[in-house]
Formats: sequence, structure tokens, C-alpha cells
Amino acid sequence: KPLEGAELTVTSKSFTENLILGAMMGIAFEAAGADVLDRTGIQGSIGAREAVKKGDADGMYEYTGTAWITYLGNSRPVTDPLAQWEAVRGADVRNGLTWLPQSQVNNTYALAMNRAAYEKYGTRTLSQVAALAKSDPRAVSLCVESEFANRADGLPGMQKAYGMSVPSSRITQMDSGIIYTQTQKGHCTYGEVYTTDGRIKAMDLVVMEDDRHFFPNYNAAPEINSKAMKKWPAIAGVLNPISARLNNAVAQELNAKVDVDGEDPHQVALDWMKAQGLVK
Ligand code: PBE
Repeated sequence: KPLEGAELTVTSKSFTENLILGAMMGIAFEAAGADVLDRTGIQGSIGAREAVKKGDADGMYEYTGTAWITYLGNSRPVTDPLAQWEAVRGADVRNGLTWLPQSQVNNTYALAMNRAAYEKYGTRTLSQVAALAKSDPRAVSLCVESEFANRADGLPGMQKAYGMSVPSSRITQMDSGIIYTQTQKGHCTYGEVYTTDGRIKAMDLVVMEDDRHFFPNYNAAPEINSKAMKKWPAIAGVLNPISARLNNAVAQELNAKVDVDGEDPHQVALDWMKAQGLVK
């Protein structure tokens, strides 16, 4: 087995999709013969990234746009998804991180509203949300996560890019899970969502188009500690077949099994990998 004798720690952020992807990484390492320590579920993006950087963990699935803007400090996305992955991979070498080939999962931020609010206000794009905030300020309220409220590729940058000015009194910060129910109930006009989240479809939420292309592409890809990678180059061959099979439709389906049907992320990961013939 290619990873026989390896001791590897996997991590992830705390939201569903990233938990599933982290579980897949662990399952694949184990199937390849490694002893795996599962430390998935770290609160906030930076904590998980730092764990991999420091070598407290050996790998996680990260998103190209998140690395490019939030960690590497760039202000403009690279339009082409592959070119952005290449740019991230190149820049992260100095951080002791190795990026493996990306998946076609592009999990971007968006604003979404419930069907009734959509019928009332009729906004389809973020430009129209900005216009509504100007013409009818009391119609617009936002439910967002604190990470989104504080990231350059989040609320501050989005408001700037669209000339949107929603006063802070009309912005409420809450956990991601709560945002969906609050938005469904219409307690906020717009909720910050992740476009591969299974609840968008289940709750019939309408996603606003990013018509100015403010948000980067967020392709999910394995980010591996370079020391671990050097010691165990077979990691690439173990993870590439997984990433190659992932796309937005798969992510939405698997995410829904957890967030809509109440299944366990690790079980969802294992079932899918078995169905794909990736593990026995
Ligand atoms: N995302 C969407 C965020 C959360 C989900 C990829 C933009 C991130 O993890 O960076």
C-alpha cells in the first residue's frame, strides 16, 4: 500500500462541505495504509490553514479564492480558475504548502433571499440589491457570518465593489446554520450563503448573481504540508482520483445529505467513496 507506515493528520474547517472533504481525505489516506488522526472541524478558516502550515495537520481541502485573497493578500481574483490555482500553488510554496490538482467544486459566497421576498422586491443581481438599498433602505437587511463580515473577499469588499451601503444597524452576524433559517423565515431580506449548500434548493432560496464578478473562483483542492508531501509523495496519487470526481452537483448532493437529511459527514463521505469505487 502506498502510504503504509505513514502517520497523517487531516483537518478541515467547521462547515459541512469542508468536513465532508476532510473526511474523504482521511478515509483515502487510511485506505492507502496510513494511520490517520482526524482533527477536522476547526472553527474559522485561518485556524485550519495555520494547523497545516505549522505541521500540526498534514492536509485539508482549501479553496483557491480564499487562499489567493485572504491569505496571500491579493485584491483581484485571477479570472481563469486553473490560472488562479496555479498562482496560488506557486505563491504558497514559500509557506511550506503544496497544492494538489483542484476539483471542479466552486463554492462561492452569495446573497440569497426567500421566494416571497424575491417576489416582493424582484432583485436578481447584487447590483439590484445595491440599488434597492439606496431607494428603499428599510427593505434591506443582511444576515452574515462574522468571517464573511471581516474578510476582504466578503462583505466589506462586496459593498465597495457594488457601491452598496447597508448600515451596520441592518446587518446581523450569526452562525452559518442560523442564516439559512433566518433567511427562509424572512427575518433578514438577504442571507450570506455558500453556493454549494444543500439548503439553498431545499429551502427554495433565490441566489443573487454576482454581476460584477467581485467574488473569485473558490475551487476546492487539497492543501498539503510540504514536509509531509516530501516524505509521502504518494499522497498525490491517493487524492487526485477523489478531486477528479468532485463537482458542484456532487457537492450539493452530499452537503444536502448532512444539512437537509441529518446524516453524518463522515458517513456521507464514506458512502460516496464506496459508490465511486474509491474505497472498498
Ligand atoms: N467559501 C465558501 C468560504 C466558506 C464557504 C469557500 C468562500 C471558505 O471556506 O473560504
